[in-house]
Amino acid sequence: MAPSYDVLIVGAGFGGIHQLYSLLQLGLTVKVVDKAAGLGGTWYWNRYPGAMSDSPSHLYRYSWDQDDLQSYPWSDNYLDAKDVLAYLEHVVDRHGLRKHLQFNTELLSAKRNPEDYTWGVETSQGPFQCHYLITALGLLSEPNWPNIPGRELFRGDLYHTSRWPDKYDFTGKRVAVIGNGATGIQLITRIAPEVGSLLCFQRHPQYSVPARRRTVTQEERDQINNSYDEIWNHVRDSAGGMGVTESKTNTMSVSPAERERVYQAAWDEGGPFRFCLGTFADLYTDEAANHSACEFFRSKIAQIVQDPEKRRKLTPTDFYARRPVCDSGYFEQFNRDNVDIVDILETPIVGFTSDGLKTSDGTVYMLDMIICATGFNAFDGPYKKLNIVGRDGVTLNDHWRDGPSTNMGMAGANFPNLFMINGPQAPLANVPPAIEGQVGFITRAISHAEAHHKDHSVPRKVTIESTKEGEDEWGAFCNLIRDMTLFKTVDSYYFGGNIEGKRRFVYVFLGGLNLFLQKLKECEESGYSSFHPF
Ligand code: NA7
Repeated sequence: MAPSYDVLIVGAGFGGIHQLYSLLQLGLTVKVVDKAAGLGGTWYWNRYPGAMSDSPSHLYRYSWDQDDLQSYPWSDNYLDAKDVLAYLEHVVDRHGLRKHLQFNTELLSAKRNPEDYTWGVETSQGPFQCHYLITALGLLSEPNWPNIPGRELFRGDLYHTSRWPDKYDFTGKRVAVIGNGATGIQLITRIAPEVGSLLCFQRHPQYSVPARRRTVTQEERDQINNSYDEIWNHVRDSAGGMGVTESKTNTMSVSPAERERVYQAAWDEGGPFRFCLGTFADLYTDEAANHSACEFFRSKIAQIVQDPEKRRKLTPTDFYARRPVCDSGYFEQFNRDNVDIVDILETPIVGFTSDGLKTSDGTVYMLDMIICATGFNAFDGPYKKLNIVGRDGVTLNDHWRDGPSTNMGMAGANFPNLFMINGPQAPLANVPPAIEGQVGFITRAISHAEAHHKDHSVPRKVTIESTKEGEDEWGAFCNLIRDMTLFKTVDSYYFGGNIEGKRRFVYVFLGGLNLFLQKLKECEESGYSSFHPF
């Protein structure tokens, strides 16, 4: 007999751990499985040099353990990957959750059994049975390997940043990094001084602000500790959930000199969200506003990068509308003689050779190590290879043939008692508070469903399932918001534009954390009107 639980959670990152904790409070039996050899999700996998969260440290944690918020130590305004991992390990031990976790166990398939209202789940370690299945697979967990021919030819080291090896050695080596998103920027900045030479293969240049990482003083920490309730309320009432005072001023309502002052203040203070949310209210909705921010960035790049050719390649010309990024001296690295940049929109990579990479102009770059910082097949990527069979034999892949539509990023029609944490069309915001909103909703929905069926007959005929209308309405809302913003003007993982051949779709809710939480509340207050009656 397969081990049976009320709830099986797949994924032991921020989402899975919080969901486990919350459901245990309801008295349910819960198991968490993860394909990794340890907990942490994103922070288990992303161990590349320089890996750092760019959310403020005091907000990159759970809000529900108030004693722990007061006492858990952290030193800087940002957390390194290992700090986040240590925090999650600490939470798991502090709340006695470890016995519910099972590692090296990869979800393969899940099939809904209509007879007994359960999910039959197949994993790499054998079957499970559960009443509710919750996937917390991570929104950025499926690595995107660039589609470059001849990978097998390359005799040097080839890595993806999210599959980082335990042992590596850059010393004196000729290294290439492909990709310059949040990850590439961190990696390039960290390794440039260590490697022999560094070639950065860039598809689109970035608008990046200084992170301004620094130690947080005891006085600042005391201030945070004394106002945590207020801080979390502010987070939940904001679009980004980043602790930034979000501007309500439109860019063109102030003089050019005032605009410059506001941008400079954000540049000096540091952090991507301070800049994109704290300067002006309409950076992502007004072309002239966005253009003025771009001009400011371009002037900074011009001041920093000395070599005119490198500077030209590093200077973006499109809208400031990708995932906002920050750095700890990224542009400065290109003033080193051992660091250069290849614009692969001008000269695309045509293939691997045994010794490196070849571009379309015939140049062969001789390399010892190639690092792909090429991001992820975001949101629906990890679901694509799973066989999830819901009501009437409908598979999730069939259901998502025209794009992964969901009800608020958490549920789908035809998939009773299946919830996703940070599934497609979940909100783009600081991840821990966004996850808390979703976990709270899922926990209360399950509690509501369970309470509705007080007879403890076997099988327990308890189901909760999104309506098709609920899913369609959320999709339309996601589209509406996309159409109101400039995000749609650039190819990014928000719309599947980072991956050749991926369906263009609105993969993320761009309306902000506050609006997302309001929608969850409305759904609950309506008695779950976008879900089938219990
Ligand atoms: P991102 O933000 O998706 O960035 C990936 C980078 O890799 C980006 O510069 C891409 O260029 C580039 N890329 C992707 N595919 C290719 C191919 N095939 N060839 C060349 N270059 C490519 O992922 P990150 O890992 O940096 O960041 C993920 C999240 O981590 C981020 O959102 C934060 O939450 C932290 P493009 O710009 O698409 O042209």
